[in-house]
Amino acid sequence: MKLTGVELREIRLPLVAPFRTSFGTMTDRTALLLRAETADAEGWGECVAMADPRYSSEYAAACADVLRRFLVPALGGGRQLDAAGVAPALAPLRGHRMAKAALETAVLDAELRGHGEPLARALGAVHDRVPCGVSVGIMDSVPHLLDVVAGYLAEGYRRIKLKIEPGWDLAPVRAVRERFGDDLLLQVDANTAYTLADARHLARLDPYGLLLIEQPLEEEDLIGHAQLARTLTTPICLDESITSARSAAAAITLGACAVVNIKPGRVGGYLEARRIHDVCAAHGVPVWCGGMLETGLGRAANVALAALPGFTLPGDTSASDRYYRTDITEPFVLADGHLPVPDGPGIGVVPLPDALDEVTVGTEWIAL
Ligand code: NPG
Repeated sequence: MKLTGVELREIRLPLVAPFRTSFGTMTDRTALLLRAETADAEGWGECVAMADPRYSSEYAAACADVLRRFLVPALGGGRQLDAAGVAPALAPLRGHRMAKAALETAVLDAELRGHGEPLARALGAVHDRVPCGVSVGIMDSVPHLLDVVAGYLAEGYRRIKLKIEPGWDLAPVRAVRERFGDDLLLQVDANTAYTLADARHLARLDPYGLLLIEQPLEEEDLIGHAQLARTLTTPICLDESITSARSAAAAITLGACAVVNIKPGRVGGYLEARRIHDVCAAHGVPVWCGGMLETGLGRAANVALAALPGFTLPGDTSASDRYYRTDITEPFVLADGHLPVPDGPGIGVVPLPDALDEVTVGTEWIAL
């Protein structure tokens, strides 16, 4: 397969409601979409980087820059390419995993479409639908939070994740447990908002029977997470800290986490995501699929990944209407708390041209 060029497209979609985390409030989603063209087929990839470098050092405009200057040209030169060769070809260019993931996904989608194979099958999926959780942002009051959680549970979501930060942790967890009972699958996500000095405070979450606490400390602080793990009974899950199969193995070996959130965009793509799944499975560590407010394009591929056997916890793979009034693909609709795994070739979905045009801010063609 020869890549003839890549179209970069910046889109902006309004969120149905503001989404507040410990690192900021989002009211819309800026994203970069890639369309890879080959002689036989085209393929799509969604870059998960945000508009600002608050969740991670990468951000959308920087991804566009590194793609146009370095990453896309590194796949040129008339070379024969397959998706498995993308990461090795890009390896001399350091970092930029979100940009690399989008490019690898677009090439992988084109390759799979070329021979009619669904991504789920190529990755080794074992389910045709996946149970879904939902991530609930920080709210202005506990009563408002309870209303929002009640709404999601009525829609059928199988697990609730509460965003927390200092000052918004014990009270919302206690209130949700009291209102919805001990059987509710409940977890929290701090997005690095705490320090080890908060260990005793975080231990006060232990009586609430949480599935896990996600990324309480700085992303580089594996040792701190290992120390914290020894003082909490709530299992620690890492997100931001896990950037590769190697870092996952290190975190597990150090005792820094008992659960891993796998986000393909954060780790350089679906092939590395599968390697992390394999490493975790070999260590008996459960994984779940994270979310970055993807459009239907990214969601389709995430749902395929979430259908692998080691994904034993519901992911942040919510339905399209949790995020957007109008998605750019056919919407993903929750049925009995699950989303269907796409079974068409490649990622199994394509953007709807009118919906895509509606949210497009700019496009650029990078020829090879
Ligand atoms: O359902 O896609 C979703 C959002 C899940 O909470 C969610 N994502 O830290 O995991 C996270 C968080 C996030 C959102 C991170 C946006 C970065 C940007």
